[in-house]
Amino acid sequence: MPTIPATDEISDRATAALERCGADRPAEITATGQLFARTPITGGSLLPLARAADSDVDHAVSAAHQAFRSTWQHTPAPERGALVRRLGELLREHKYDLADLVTIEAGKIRSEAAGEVQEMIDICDFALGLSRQLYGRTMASERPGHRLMETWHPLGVVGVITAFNFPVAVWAWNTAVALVCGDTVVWKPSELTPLTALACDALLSRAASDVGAPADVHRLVLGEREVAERLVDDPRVALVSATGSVRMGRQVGPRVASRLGRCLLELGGNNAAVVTSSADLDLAVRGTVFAAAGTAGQRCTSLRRLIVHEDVADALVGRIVDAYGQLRIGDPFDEDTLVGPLVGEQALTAMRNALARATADGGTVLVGGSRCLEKEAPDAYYAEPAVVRMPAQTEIVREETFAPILYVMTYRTFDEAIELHNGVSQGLSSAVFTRDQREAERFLSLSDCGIVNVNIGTSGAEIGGAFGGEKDTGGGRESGSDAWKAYMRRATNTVNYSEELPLAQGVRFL
Ligand code: UN1
Repeated sequence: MPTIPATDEISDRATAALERCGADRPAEITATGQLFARTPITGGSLLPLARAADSDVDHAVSAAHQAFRSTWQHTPAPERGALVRRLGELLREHKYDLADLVTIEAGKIRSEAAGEVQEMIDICDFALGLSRQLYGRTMASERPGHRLMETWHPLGVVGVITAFNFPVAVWAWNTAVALVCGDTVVWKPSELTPLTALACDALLSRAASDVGAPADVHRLVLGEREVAERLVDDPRVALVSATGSVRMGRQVGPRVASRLGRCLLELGGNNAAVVTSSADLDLAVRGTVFAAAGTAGQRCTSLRRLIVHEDVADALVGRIVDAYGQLRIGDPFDEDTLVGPLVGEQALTAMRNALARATADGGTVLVGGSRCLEKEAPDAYYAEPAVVRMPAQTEIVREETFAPILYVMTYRTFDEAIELHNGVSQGLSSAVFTRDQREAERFLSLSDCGIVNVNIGTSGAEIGGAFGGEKDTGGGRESGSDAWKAYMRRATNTVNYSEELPLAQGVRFL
């Protein structure tokens, strides 16, 4: 019988991890507390915290703005890189402390929590290299004795709003890159993961003090929606980088646009994999099960739709259902567990409602879908990942339900597969499993997502590429490649080193 640890035990573990990260006594941890850190492992409360008041948010933005103007934007980029190098060292040292906090607050299994911290370390390495590679281009001028070039400059304060499901990696993608770009950061983490945020903030403060960077290059503000709104509306916040639901993005986008600020949105996905008749089914099974059931289906890259060629559908689905039968659900700290808890009751309700709608649409639940461990953890929400065979891509399939439900549909021609694939409003991640190069190439160009994979699942992207998606996913790109450009302002420069003043386009004047 799987056991679930007691809340007190988890609380002690959280306190010890915070202490090791140097975040044991920040002002946010109070005796009275208006916010409570919680754990989805038991559903219990951990530590009392203070919510940022409007004036705290204003103060945090002022401090970050001042640090930007007076120091950070003028600090040479390679020197700014030294800060993320130190952060990367501290993250290596505290990898398992942070992973503990991620498991405690997001419910991720050990290996995925450690993987998330590794993603932070990786982006620090990337950003360190980037600090010497903020390249601009030179262009041929049409005028003699003239040079045309573009240069990149720090932007200002970046407001980073993150979601519960990647409580540390997404912060690190934004923060490590923003810092080397010369920006300062104000972070509003999910209200569900304040302790991981306190630990990250403490490690970054230590890194700043170790390398002599201003303490206010980074400020943390804890709270709910009102805190985020204050950041969104503050004209001193040059870029708002927000991760969350499409609904949230539809509110943030227009508000930032109305003050002509910049926005980087990374919103919901409804990711699909196409499995063709030539696919290596071993790969398809493993890729599918990790992407659909891993992280209890709570990644924005989680696989939600499987579009399978009718010739291989029964064989593939049979193997996936068998694999689901092996998934151990329970305490995410237990090394044998593969599926931890859902983040809360709402997620279970959403899962149940989606399954009911799918069945009403003619779908058949092949495996999973029930709540489990209710006796052992009555205030927590564990659920068996579900696979549902659907006769068609109905409305519920086109919605993103942030829970482990995999809808399976079949197709006959590749064109049909692409049509089903692109027939949703979201456009984050996609995959094809095939051994046919023509199918692979066609998928690479026809999938309308920001991430398009061949023979691997939809989740688990590396930091080196740009991360984000199209359509309702919001269009933003974070992390690797040239995503840094969103965190800087570009200047086009024309330098005249001649003794004449020729005008462009052959214009004559005076
Ligand atoms: C997210 O779920 O918001 O590609 C981010 C992945 C991870 C990041 C997911 N590297 O699944």
